[in-house]
Amino acid sequence: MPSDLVIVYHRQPYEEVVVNGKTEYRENKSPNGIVPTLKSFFGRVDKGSWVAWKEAEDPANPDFERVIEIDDQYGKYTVSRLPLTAEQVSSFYHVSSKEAFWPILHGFKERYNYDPVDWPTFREVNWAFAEAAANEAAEGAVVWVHDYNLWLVPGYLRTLRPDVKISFFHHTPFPSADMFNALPWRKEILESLLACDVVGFHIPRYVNNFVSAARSLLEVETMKREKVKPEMNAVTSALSEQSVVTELDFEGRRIRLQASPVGVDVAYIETLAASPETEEKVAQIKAEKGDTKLVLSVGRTDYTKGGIEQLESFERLLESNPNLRGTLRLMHVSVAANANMTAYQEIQEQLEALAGRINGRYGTFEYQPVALISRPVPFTDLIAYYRAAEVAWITPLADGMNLVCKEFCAARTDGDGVLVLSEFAGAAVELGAAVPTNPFSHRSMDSGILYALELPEEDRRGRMKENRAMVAQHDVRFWAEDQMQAFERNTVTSDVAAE
Ligand code: GDG
Repeated sequence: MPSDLVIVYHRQPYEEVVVNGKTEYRENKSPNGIVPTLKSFFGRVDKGSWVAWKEAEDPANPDFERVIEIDDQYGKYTVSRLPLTAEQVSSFYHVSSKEAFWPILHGFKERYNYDPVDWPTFREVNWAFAEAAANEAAEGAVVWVHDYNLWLVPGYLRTLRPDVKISFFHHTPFPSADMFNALPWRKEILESLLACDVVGFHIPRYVNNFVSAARSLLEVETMKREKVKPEMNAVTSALSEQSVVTELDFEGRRIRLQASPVGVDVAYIETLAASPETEEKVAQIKAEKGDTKLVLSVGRTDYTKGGIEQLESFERLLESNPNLRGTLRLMHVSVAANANMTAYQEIQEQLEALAGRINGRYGTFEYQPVALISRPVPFTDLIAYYRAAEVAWITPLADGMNLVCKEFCAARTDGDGVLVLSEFAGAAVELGAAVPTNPFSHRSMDSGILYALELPEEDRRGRMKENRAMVAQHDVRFWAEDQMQAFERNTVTSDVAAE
């Protein structure tokens, strides 16, 4: 039976476990993240499908069933597993997406590596995703495609199935034309995205950047522009915009552009935060740290996350404030998602060298200033650290949204704790009550963390109250609803004149 809703996402929506030689499909151990929210939409349609890839030695003859039926608490849905060889995955995902697109999306032209990109393979894999989605979709179905590694899917899908409604969501930033056009495939990518009915981004800045790139190469016309709502326009952020384009015309078709910030599952995080196990873990951490203050930093090992710049700032802090030696600790959780990629290995080595140097310079037998954690911390423990820390120090150089800062606020049901947040994280446009910091400036990084450490309780609570309200308002369900409702919004009138 064809599906009314097809989600195209790189990861499979469950864990595959082999028990006594038989494959079982289990719900992800941690219901954290956007996958459960996406699956919850299957409960609203007669039939849903999920398209993801699965590695196969011989894609023409995979050693697994291509299409399987899942029946879980979210309802019945189909998962179509696209068989790809290890070489195809490496080429389209690890090389083209991570070495060429990722640096450009985040504004790092100097890290961009064009040479190893195999564009025909990128096209081939994207075509295969589009075909799989086309096979699953019912007449007039909604197909929701996720992220830049599937950039060409909308264009191919439009050719295969002119009847379906296509929505595409970018989880990364979208850069301005000056940066985006460094990609030689720029026109092909933009034409594909303009085949969508809805193109979604986290924040208005990325929408306007997309429009600037599209206008630089194609005859697109701005049909509507709206004033940005105050809750998406914190003046402390480097990413604020006053107005945002919400509708384009391209070759006679209307395309809705939508800024919907991804949020976290506040209800789930609050339940975890209230559990006796978490309380016990928090008490244990607090007893262990005694009077020392804990600054917490969590993120993937990636140059965009600003880990090096943060450790350097922490070193300067201890250097110029001898009173902080012995009384301040930094827990820096940095987990590698792509451990075998050279760029990430280099960052890991630099983080280790810096943490070692700081501990060597300022540590004693009893006191270690930096705890560098390279292995994933269980999510339940992470919640306990969020609750036990005095400060969350989240300082990416560029970040589409950043969910860690939102998880921190959601976990602080006690109303205390200070968030220091980079002006360059998408979340900064919403979290105007965070202490802003500019990771490109030593002075701003050093004064931001010092300011947070010295903030009186009343101010801490005032800021946290505001941030928590925003995180609750823009939770993960708000994001998904907002994206899905965009199909119906093409008739909204604007209060700022169209250009
Ligand atoms: C992309 C965009 C955008 C991290 N360490 C551990 C751990 N984590 C979890 C966090 C959080 C997630 O990983 C990281 O989310 P982010 O949003 O910070 O970053 P990306 O992975 O880069 O995600 C980003 C996002 O997509 C959504 O659209 O916000 O900008 O780059 O949930 O908790 N979880 C556990 N242990 C760890 O050690 N359990």
